[in-house]
Amino acid sequence: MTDTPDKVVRLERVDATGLVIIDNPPVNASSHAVRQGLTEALAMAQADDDIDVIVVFGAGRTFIAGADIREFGKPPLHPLLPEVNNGIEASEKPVIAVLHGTALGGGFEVGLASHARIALPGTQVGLPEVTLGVLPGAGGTQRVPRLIGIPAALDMITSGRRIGADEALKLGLIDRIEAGDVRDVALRMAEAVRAGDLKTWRTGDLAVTPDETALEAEAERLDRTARHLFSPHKCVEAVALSTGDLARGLTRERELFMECIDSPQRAGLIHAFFAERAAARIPEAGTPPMQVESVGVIGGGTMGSGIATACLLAGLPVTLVEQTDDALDRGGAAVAANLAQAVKRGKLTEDARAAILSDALTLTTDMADLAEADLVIEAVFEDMDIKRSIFRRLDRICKPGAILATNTSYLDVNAIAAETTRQEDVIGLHFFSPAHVMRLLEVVVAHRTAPDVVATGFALAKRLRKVAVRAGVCDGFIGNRILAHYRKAVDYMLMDGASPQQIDAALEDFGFALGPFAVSDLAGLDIAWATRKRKAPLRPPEERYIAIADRICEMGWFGRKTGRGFYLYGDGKPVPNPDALAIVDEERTNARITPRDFTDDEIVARVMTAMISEATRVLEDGIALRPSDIDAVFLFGYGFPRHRGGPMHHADTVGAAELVRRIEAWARDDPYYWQVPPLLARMAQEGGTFAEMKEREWT
Ligand code: 3H9
Repeated sequence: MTDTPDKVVRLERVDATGLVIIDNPPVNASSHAVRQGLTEALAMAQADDDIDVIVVFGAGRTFIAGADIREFGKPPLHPLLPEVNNGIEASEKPVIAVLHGTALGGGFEVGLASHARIALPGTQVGLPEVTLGVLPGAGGTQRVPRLIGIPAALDMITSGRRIGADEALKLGLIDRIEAGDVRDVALRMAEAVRAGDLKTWRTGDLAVTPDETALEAEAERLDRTARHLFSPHKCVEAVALSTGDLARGLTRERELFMECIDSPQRAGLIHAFFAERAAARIPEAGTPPMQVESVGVIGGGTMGSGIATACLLAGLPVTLVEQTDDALDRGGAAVAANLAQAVKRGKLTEDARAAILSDALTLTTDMADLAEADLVIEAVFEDMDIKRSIFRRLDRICKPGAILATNTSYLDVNAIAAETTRQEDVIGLHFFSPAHVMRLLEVVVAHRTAPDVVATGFALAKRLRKVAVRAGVCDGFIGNRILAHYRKAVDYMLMDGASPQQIDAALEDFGFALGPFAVSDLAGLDIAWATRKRKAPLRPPEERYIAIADRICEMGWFGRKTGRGFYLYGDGKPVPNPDALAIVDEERTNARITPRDFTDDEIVARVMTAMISEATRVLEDGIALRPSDIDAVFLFGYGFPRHRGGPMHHADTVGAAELVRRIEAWARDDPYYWQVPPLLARMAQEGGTFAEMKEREWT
């Protein structure tokens, strides 16, 4: 019997087995249509006297990968997933779930409500709801503790981590791993139930051993590590109820789930999820990328060694070029240390590290050794003349068709490309430090970069497990251009009365892991100093200039690496550097400024408004393809708090009218710095949000 073949859920009867097949590409998300379809298919299977065992599985590459998160925030439509799952658990006929691909969130909860769970090898299960600002809201917080106990349930639910089939079996989350085609396994398992070889039961009937100690310890841990977040704490609250009556626990779980749905953090985290995926939609997406089987990296400093490490970890052989033997030794040692760190973090075995160092990494001082490389990434000091001369040499050395990339963070990629006779092969690949850890890669497309070179940049990012964002050429591209702008607002507040510590604390309270002064100290104050010196001749006379950081650099204090900067670094927690504060005082006195008080709210408002203003100009100039690409840049490259979704999402929560009001108010004191971008003015007048903004037309 085949029923309703065009539906997202269909029921097929094979002898006495009812196969309930979910077919809602790409990831079988449990949309309203799927929930409706499951309810109908299960009801039909129940009513069919010829069916004695029901098996649920997914068509395509996966079981259900979770609730359809596009529906969150809209009015919920019945049947809700908890209702579907309660129906499955209550079924008199045994219902088995056969899992493959990624059985996540609401998908795994369908499995939990079933009377047995079978996974194909390679399946991953998990409850990642917390990463989206919600909690497992279709029975997960009540049924998982019943299966694996409170401590393991807390770990699974508050981390949201994915669990491989082997571990899931060991934990007791699944009953068996069975190899084969998912449909064949489904039919085999139905036979096993009939033959008494596969036990079926209701998870909801199991009792949970109370464990107050584990609950308290987890609550304390989250108070330390997730103080800004809403949903992890709600997860613990929900799991705590699992020792009681199932129906009551499920009711409360639903209430807590709805509180999470209503929280702005849920909107921010789901925006971040989609922003990451939207960034891959580029005009060049249809162009096949070129093969990259070998990489050359020029420069063995922090950036170059990090880039080399990232490539090596992705299985790409790397030739690292430095000018002198000493520099080469240092570069090689930095790569070896990075790989050792990867071993420590469990990302690499010691044997694999040894093999990479002996077979995949070539160290050389001869640039001619790059002749056969498919891709060369230049990562030397930010000096235009040096970069120009390197590209002239690469043009002579590299094979035709090789991609010539620069890791410059500010400089003009068009000018660098113009040094070669193959501008179509030149691109910016802007990594973020440490390059083997940070997930952002800005793919900077110059005027003449060929589409397949752009597509290759994106393919490389995927291989390196990075998030690529397409950027146009301008000083600083997307991220550093915006950073350079809002960093001035930070310095203005420092000059006008706020302390580095207050500014850092206010932004850390907003959710940044580190405030701007702590970040500057970490990055090295000399780096930004060099950039300021480079840009000094271009600085407009109307622009207010704050020389505090220059004065600190003149003392030879470059931050963490010299032990002092805005903070003093010793064995313990960094403490404010009194000598830096004295410089701040002196500069204020010299400029005849009477320091004034700033509230933490004003600090955050000024920084965010400055960031959003420049981001709006980045959009106006066509440097970013869409607002959410700017969010992706800040989320993956600048530690922007993920639960706030990124600067453009945050802008929408503030509203264009309020942003314009703020800029106009602050412009009374500094009309040069605080200017309303025309796009923001239009949004304030006509209404509209960045989220609604149409993507740039590119075809
Ligand atoms: C939940 O379940 C709540 C319940 O407890 C309670 C309910 C009451 N919804 O990532 P990909 C789209 S919360 C809608 O590129 P991959 C995605 O946007 C949910 N759409 O593929 C993309 O679209 P596009 C818990 C979704 O192979 C396309 O599918 N579940 C959803 O690299 C392909 O995705 C999760 O948190 C969704 N749930 O990775 C799982 N998921 O092509 C979230 C994906 O237009 N999903 N899309 O850009 C993932 O982690 C990954 O997508 C997955 C596949 C591992 C499944």
